[in-house]
Amino acid sequence: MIDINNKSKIDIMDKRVSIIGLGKSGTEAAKLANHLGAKVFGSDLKSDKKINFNSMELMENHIPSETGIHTDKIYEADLWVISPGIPKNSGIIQKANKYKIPIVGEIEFASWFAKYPIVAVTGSNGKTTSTHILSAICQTENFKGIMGGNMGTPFSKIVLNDLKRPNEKRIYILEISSFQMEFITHFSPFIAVYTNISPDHLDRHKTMKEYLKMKMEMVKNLNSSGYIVYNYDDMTLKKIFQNEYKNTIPFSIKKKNTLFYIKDYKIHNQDKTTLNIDKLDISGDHNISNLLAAATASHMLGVSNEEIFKIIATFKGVEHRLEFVAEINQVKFINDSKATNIESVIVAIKSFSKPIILILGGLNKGADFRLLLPHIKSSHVRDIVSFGDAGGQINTALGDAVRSVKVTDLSSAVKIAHSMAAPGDIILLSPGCASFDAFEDFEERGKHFKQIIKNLETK
Ligand code: UMA
Ligand code: ADP
Repeated sequence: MIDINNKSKIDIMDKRVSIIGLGKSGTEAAKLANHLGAKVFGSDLKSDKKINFNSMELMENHIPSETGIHTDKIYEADLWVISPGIPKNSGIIQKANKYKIPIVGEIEFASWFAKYPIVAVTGSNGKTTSTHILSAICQTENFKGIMGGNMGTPFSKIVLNDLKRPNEKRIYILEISSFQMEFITHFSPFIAVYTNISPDHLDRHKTMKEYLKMKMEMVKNLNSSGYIVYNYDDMTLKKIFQNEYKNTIPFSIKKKNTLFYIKDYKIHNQDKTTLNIDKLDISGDHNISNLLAAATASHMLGVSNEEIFKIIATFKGVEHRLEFVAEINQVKFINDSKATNIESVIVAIKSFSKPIILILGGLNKGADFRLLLPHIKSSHVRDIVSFGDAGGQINTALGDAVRSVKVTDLSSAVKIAHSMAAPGDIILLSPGCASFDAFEDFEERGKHFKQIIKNLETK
């Protein structure tokens, strides 16, 4: 077995490493382990087109694997690297524990071989947006930021590329999910960013306490030179970081004595230069909060305020997050497919001052849709169209608040919303659910939404 407790002594050369799960993370972790001389074996319970393709790719790299089954060969190992999609209470993990096989997550594994500083961004919402802003800011003469993690590019892939072609200016900007923190031993970012905390992924973590515990794993190894950049406006984060941790740097859209602060509808910095908020390309208080998170973290890295403002001023937002799609007969269509929890739906409906036809639905991740009720009543939501697996639950929870229609799929939802719309209305897909009941991921759902609208435009 590999002794994973002493980081400086970890050596995987000639060791048997089982890679559990052959999605994106597993495939890239397998390649990294192979490059470092381990005897790698990959295994995935599924055997669909994507997994078989990944298994073939491993074969081309002379890495053996199995799909559609976990045989006992996975237990003939000195180390397991597991994918974020595999929960820690699953049967195979319990069995591996019995055999005393050390288990690490893909992020932890990659971090063992990462030679440059890490900025890790977590939170319930705003991770991807903040990560993108940070990455855009960290393209300077001194910093070559690269994004990875939960936003889609596995950390292992980036680390392997850098082992092959080192870049001394590299900064890793990682979006980190609670799933990725379930098996952390040494992972230690230089800067940890927390955007906000609200209920999410309770189908997997079961309780808020456990969800929060996983989020806090990200800073359990923070060393004395590291920083925690956190949202002071978030009560949960404020309570935790004000009292229990050192080196904490707050950001806030309300507080005035922070590194960046808001006054008179402008973002101010400590150099006394300002940026007009109404000139920015992204809107909503939540996005200002994301900008402040990224600005604060990049300031702590040493990027100048001038460079920070230059990038923020031109940041255009990220696809599938309150993305304007088209205007047909004075009805605006907005794609917020990435809104997969209740809090993100709340910020979406607060962002508009025109009547909204809200499309909600997909696969419920354990959310209580009744939490939306007060926000729907106080916002401009006029109609709700629900679809997919959670359509019935949504209709039961919200059906009495506003006019509601339940349909089977997204295509019918858009068509019916379109038929209900009047000039000036907004049709907003902000589903509040995961996409996996009908789509590969939220991106496929968002693209499908945009295609349906394109078809409407050409009619
Ligand atoms: N599996 C087994 N045995 C089991 C259980 C599962 O073999 O007992 C297999 C599954 O069949 C599957 C694999 O394990 O093929 C799990 O893979 P995965 O879901 O972890 O897939 P990856 O492609 O590696 O994607 C993961 C993240 N997925 C999840 O967290 C569920 C991706 O985040 C991330 O982009 C990617 O790593 C790269 O780092 C996705 C996500 O939905 C986008 N994240 C959640 C979110 O944003 O809300 C947290
Ligand atoms: P994440 O990566 O954490 O899921 P994204 O930046 O992808 O975050 O945004 C996901 C959803 O949450 C989108 O619908 C977006 O409009 C909304 N959102 C973005 N930033 C915030 C924030 N700071 N607070 C609440 N919701 C947000």
